[in-house]
Amino acid sequence: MASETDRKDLLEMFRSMVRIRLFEQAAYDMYMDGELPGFMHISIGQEATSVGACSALGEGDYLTSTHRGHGDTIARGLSIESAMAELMGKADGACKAKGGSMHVADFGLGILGANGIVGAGMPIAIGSALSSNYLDRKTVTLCFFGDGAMTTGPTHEAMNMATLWNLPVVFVRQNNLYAESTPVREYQGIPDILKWAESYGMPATRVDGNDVQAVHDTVLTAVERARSGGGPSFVESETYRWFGHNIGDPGKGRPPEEVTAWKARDPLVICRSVLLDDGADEASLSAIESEEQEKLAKAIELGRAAALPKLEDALTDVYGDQTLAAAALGEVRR
Ligand SMILES: Cc1ncc(C[n+]2csc(CCOP(=O)(O)OP(=O)(O)O)c2C)c(N)n1
Ligand SMILES: [Mg+2]
Repeated sequence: MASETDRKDLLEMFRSMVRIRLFEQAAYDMYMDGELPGFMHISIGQEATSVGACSALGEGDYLTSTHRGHGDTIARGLSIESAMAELMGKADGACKAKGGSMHVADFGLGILGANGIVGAGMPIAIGSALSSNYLDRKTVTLCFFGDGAMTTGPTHEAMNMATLWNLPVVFVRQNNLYAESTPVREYQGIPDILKWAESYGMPATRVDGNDVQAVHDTVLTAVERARSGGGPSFVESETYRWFGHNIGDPGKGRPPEEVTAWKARDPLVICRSVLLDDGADEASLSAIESEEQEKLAKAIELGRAAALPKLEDALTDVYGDQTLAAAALGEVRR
């Protein structure tokens, strides 16, 4: 590693990946114990893609994510208190319990939302990038989407418009090899995804999605290009989710040797060994892990102590025009 700044940055990325891993492990356990309501998709194994890409963004930039958005949103700065309270369905949650796991958002942080509709982040990213050009704000929108979302219609409309209007957007495909339980090779008509993206007139790069530094460097090049008026880019980040599609899916359809091979390429372990090779000491890395564990324990306690939302607040923040909310609430009560 080159400089002291690089080491500091990588330590921060390591911390962020640890934070996400611990958060999702806890969320999984709490869900299985019946403590968390709703539904969720765990992204353990994909932390380097979330963190490497988000760490290439600057203040004021935007992010769209997917149904598997815990890692992406925490990597962008969503606090674990806010994220955990949201999963618990508490009034202190990021969306006051109206978003939940699949629709968590924080506009103040530029997080335009995780999204339960596959491919729906793409057109939202286009709108955000268009506003940036229109208002001459020099902000960049990072659009995460899954491998499966690549074959949806909105993706193609979005990629076309991004090129047509030279929009400052970076498309990062989180290729975890499966859409639900269908392998990429069984649904993707054009095997070379880079050619597919290039055919929309944008540069396309493949990166090891479990190597946080490689993801960071690749996405940073694309972000800088977008910010300087160069238009959209496409990044294919190859990674893997350790769990099945959703929390009730054991993921047994995948070859066990494939799962084992990917677990052996744990992004946190890869980052840890780069740091150790570069002279970081074991104790400081363990300290980061304990600090994050403590912060998580506090976030869970805060969430448990937080209030449930009130019925009369059910429609606040739902409609821009509060008279519509009042009217709708009247309908509900009648
Ligand atoms: C428009 C739409 N079609 C289908 C679904 C059901 N669905 C939820 S996730 C998913 C697979 C998505 O795969 P991918 O984009 O690879 O993301 P991953 O789950 O692997 O992160 C599908 C088909 C949906 N939510 N939205
Ligand atoms: Mg997938």
